Amino acid sequence: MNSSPAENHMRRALELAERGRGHVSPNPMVGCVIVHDLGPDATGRVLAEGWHEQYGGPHAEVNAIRAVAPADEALLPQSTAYVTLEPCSHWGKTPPCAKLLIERQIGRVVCCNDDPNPLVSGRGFQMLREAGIQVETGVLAPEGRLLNARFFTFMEQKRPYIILKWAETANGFISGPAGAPMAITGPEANALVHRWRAEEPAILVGSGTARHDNPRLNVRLYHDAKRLVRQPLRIVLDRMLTLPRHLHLFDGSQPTLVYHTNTMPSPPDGTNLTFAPLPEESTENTACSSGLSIQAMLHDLHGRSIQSVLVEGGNRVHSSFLNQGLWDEIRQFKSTQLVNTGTTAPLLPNHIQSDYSTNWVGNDQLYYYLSRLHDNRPV
Ligand code: AOF
Ligand code: ZN
Repeated sequence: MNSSPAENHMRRALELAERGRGHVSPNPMVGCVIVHDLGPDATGRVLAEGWHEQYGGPHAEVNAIRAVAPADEALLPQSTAYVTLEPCSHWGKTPPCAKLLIERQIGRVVCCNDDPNPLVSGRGFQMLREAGIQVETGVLAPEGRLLNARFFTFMEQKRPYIILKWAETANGFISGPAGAPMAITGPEANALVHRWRAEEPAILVGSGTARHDNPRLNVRLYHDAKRLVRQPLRIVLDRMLTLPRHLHLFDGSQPTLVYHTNTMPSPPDGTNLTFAPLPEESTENTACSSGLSIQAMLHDLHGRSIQSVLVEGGNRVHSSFLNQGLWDEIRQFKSTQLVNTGTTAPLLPNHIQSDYSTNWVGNDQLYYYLSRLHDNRPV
């Protein structure tokens, strides 16, 4: 595939943006590369790079501008800023990036995508154009949208991006008799799951999983040598508030949100513990659902600025999301072992199982993992 120089610089900017994964939500991941590529004396030299490193911290453009060597500052009017997202126009936690680019007299700005944030949404480009700066958008637009699928889903659909994750046997069972835990994967999968937990701001389980597996829902098996990992918000669906308080989930070690449909006054919020009531689910088929309104929950999570959720089960919770089509990505561990537990039906009918991006996990060839997006594209 032939790529233009602009696309190559943008690919680099996307790569830089990726470094913010797990650290910038609910902000988007953004990268910026400044290249001296305008006018007759252009060298095509990269003057500086930057990315949005930390939520609340400086944006990508600010970090890139700061990284320009003093001797190169005079070259900015003959340079292009390749930014993965439209520069912001608002005073948020930081001043507007469009204003900074105008002040530093950048010659041109090229982006992948317009910023869907209503505070920005076209105004960043407008500010730049009004200042006489050339603007181009749509370069590697699909790659930009994929990188920030969480941010775009959150802004456009007003709900978090949903990742369903489970492990199943070769014939599709995810738990033992009566929901008892069953070993399907091994230590390599556990380590991978902990990395995924560090990448999303929230993890959700149903009451069955909370009771049977007693999970801690924190990041223990993944470490980043350079930075402290973020611990996710724990979310548990406990419709009737019957879960015992000795479970790890209630140990107060990290923020935990308990959704319920109990009309009785809920217990007082405790240290790191929040109770939030939701309406009952209005479907006929509550036997295989979580029993509370997933739509209402996603609306509530949007209000709490939770940009994405890793759903870790179990069967009823996954079925609720699947039946309503409320999911964006599936990450499915599949073992080569046939185990018929006889009590729960396979989670997914065979026709929506596919062979996208099959990755063997570990050396013993006992299980692999599949991932795909809702529209059947591999991730
Ligand atoms: C950019 N460059 O690197 C990022 C942008 O609260 P603030 O000030 O951090 O602003 C957050 C909003 O800014 C976020 O919702 C998105 O619209 C934009 N993010 N914009 O120009 C960046 N991270
Ligand atoms: Zn900005």
